[in-house]
Amino acid sequence: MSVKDALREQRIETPSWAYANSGTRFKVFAQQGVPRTPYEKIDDAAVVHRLTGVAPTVALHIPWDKVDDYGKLAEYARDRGVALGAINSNVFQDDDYKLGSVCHPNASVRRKAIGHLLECIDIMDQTGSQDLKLWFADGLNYPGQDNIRARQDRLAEALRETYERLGADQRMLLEYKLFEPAFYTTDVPDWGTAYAHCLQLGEKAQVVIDTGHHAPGTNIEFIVSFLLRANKLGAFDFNSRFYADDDLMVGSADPFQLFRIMHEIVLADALKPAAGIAFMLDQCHNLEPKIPAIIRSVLNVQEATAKALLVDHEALAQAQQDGDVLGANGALMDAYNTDVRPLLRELREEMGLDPDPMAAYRRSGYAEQIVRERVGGEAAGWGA
Ligand SMILES: [Mn+2]
Repeated sequence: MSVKDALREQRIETPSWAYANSGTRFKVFAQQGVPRTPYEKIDDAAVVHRLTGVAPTVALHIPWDKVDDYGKLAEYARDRGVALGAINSNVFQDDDYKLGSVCHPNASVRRKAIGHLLECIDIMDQTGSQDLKLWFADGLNYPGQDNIRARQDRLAEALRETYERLGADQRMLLEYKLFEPAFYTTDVPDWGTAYAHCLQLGEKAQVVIDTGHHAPGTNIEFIVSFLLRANKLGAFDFNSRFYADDDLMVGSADPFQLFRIMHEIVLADALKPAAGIAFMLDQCHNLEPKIPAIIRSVLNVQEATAKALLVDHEALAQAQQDGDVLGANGALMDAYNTDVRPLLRELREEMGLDPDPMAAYRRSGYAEQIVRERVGGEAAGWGA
């Protein structure tokens, strides 16, 4: 397949919460024109897809995107040229979850949390979503606060019950995170823990790699490669970080890391939608305007992917076989140092798109339109 064909097939999922207000724990700086409802979040996601051509699905977050009729929401999305993607569960924003959700020492709190996860699968049945994304804020702040091993037992039990409820075409994606909000230990802190639980559950359980959820210096492409080999990589939550879970625009701080990740994906022939890896963004735009920030993020993923597709695999394999360390490294760097922007402009023109989606968005007047129209109220999310 040609580089352009592979790029044309690429699918990047945008997150509903990235269109809404968000901030740090110090302050949410509200922006004008943000969505007031899940429907308006879909309107914004549809604009991103219309301009980039590669973002046809939008992930929902329950309860932030709770509506009375999910079938209607799915139809609304379809009418605008997009579809509903992964359902993200939320068992971290209720007073009951102070000491954890599915790992909580009290069985009635665990029951409530599991009930929410099952409800998310009911929603998937209505939206046609295939993926249930699980992230647990569960963990401990102090040594001795709870029994670490018992919490693993409770986690396994909750995951098992949720897994059993999945339909034939549905899967469960388990996300890990090193720390925060728990700072002593987290119940799913790393890919190894997520992998072990998914392995026990079965083939419908796979790991999500959130690029912001690692210790500094972690070699993420190693994790990508390992999980791909084990058929346990289900999805990415792309974002960028400097220090912790910064949730900044993917590829903004370390585009080379994103290239190295996409290189492993291309090597494994896992870019095509049929490979079943969901390439999702998980970001918040606290200072910058949201829609163009998401467009920029999509373009950053495209650029890294294009560079990864340009790697001369024959030369690389030969250099590796010959023990030619500099030659092998050079094959990667040649691709990384290629300016792929002209190729992507050409591709977009062939796809009937504006070659410069950022400029097209500015010209569209959509930013001004939503400021005018969206008066009063704000959709649920990080900032509300
Ligand atoms: Mn995430």
